[in-house]
Amino acid sequence: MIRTFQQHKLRPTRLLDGLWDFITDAGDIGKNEGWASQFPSGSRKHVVPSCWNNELGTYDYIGAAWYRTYFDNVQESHIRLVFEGILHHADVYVDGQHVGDHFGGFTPFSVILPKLAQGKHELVIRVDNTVDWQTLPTDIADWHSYGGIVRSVELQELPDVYIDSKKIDYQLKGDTADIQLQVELKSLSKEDSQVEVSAVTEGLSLSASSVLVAAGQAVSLTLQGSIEQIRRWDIGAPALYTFTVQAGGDDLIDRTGFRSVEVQGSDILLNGRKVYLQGVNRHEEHPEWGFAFPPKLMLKDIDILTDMGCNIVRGSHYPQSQFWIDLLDEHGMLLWSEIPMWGCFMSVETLASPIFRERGVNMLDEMITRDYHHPSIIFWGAHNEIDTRTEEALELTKAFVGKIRSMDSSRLVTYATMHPEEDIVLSHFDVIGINKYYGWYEGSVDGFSSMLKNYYSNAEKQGAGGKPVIMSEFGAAGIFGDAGWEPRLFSEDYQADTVTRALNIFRDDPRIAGTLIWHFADIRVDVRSDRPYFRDRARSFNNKGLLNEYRKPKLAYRLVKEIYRSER
Ligand code: ADA
Repeated sequence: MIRTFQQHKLRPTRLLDGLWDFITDAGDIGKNEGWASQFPSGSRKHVVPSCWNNELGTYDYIGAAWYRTYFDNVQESHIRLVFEGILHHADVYVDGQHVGDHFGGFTPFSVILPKLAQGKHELVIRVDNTVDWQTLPTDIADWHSYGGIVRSVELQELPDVYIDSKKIDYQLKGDTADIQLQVELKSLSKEDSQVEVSAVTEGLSLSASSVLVAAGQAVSLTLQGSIEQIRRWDIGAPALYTFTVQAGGDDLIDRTGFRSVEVQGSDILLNGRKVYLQGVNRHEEHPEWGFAFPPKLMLKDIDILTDMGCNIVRGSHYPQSQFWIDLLDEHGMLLWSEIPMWGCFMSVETLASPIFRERGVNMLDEMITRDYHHPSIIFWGAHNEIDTRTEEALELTKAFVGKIRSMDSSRLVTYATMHPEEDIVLSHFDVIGINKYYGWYEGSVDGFSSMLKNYYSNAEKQGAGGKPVIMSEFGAAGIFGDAGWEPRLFSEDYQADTVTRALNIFRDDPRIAGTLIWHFADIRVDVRSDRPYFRDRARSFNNKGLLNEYRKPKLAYRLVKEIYRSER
């Protein structure tokens, strides 16, 4: 299941999810040949989607693995295979031919197989979850480097002229929305085609008759119109509009919601009204499913967030699944979405690496393209905890922020700094996120007050004084069930005390526009005997969750809920 709604009613689609053959690659399986015979008969099966790091025998496996399935083509047709998420490198082979590859586990890609013959076809994917100093995330990340086909694989049958993409832009004037709908058509035919194009949503019907699509070419067209008396999308008031685009015999259905987002001084305005953001950071991870997080649990996570009194969640630290973002749209919950930058505080060489930068820019492109229409997303996060005191960080920031702004001017651009007092990239952003752990890594919780004072004076110096600030990470570890008479480190009491005292400091500061607690639920972390990192991650988990990994509430959850649900 990819979305909460059907994206095509005319285009035939089917999921290839299910049991696939699976083998790990100890390095002896050639990249381009020899692999097919390597699947022993009766070879091990894995469920797609899933992560191999949740299964016996491959629990800690980092490296390459091969997946195989078969699909039938009832008649010769153009086939498009859509891969929603493969961690991290994927090479796709159909009937022994290499037909595509992709880097980046949290955004989709697709391959098109024009005029694929009728009959049974073999689909093999080489998946590699190896990470290094130039991957996103890098090999030092505070989460487990899961591998696998973690999101659905869909097969689509395309007509000769198909809808490749659409983009809905709008300007709001009172309760009227002026719409520009850009549609990109592509031809897989050897002949020119004429197609009728239409688009329909509540209160609007647009069309273009007889669009010429030359053989094998692409055509882009824009349909325009206005919708009057729109219902605005808002926190807790999720008015959504479904747009159905039809071109010849093909269709593409998507949703959006109309709302404005802007900054006024140190306030964030949604639909012209000041909002105070209250939320948590959330990994899309579970001990049983890894990053192949099941839809049923997503719904439960939304219920928990709502119960806690959150109006925003940060998708730490990667583009989360479309199903999840659809649910946020449907529940009127805001989202900060970002790409998987983790571990870059260690080395400025990484920040300066051209491959790293190119990968980051591609991921931003894929994230924004995929998620452009979700009204819940108000922030694009450019990066997390890089060394923003350096020129390398400044250059990377210019490239990333430039990319984001070139694709989307309807949202705010933010990031999370761990060096607020010395940061030199502040002026490039609309909103500043600060990650600080007073009460855990650094002294007592009272340290937040002097840090904020120093940040404000640095921001003035950098020409960024007065920008909205979000406390994007703060927290403490609390092992579920560990309580005592004294607020001991790692106890639920200590965690609850730290988080609530921090929240009270932030809520008293009028320049702070919101808080995102680190974090929603405990997550699995790589704690390895040969490496120095994450030695304080008891149980090999990041235990700063307000809930444990099975979504059982800790004391901090109950106290945060009281605060988040009270008047500020
Ligand atoms: C960082 C980071 C998080 C997490 C946290 C922690 O701020 O962004 O992913 O690792 O610290 O628990 O230390």
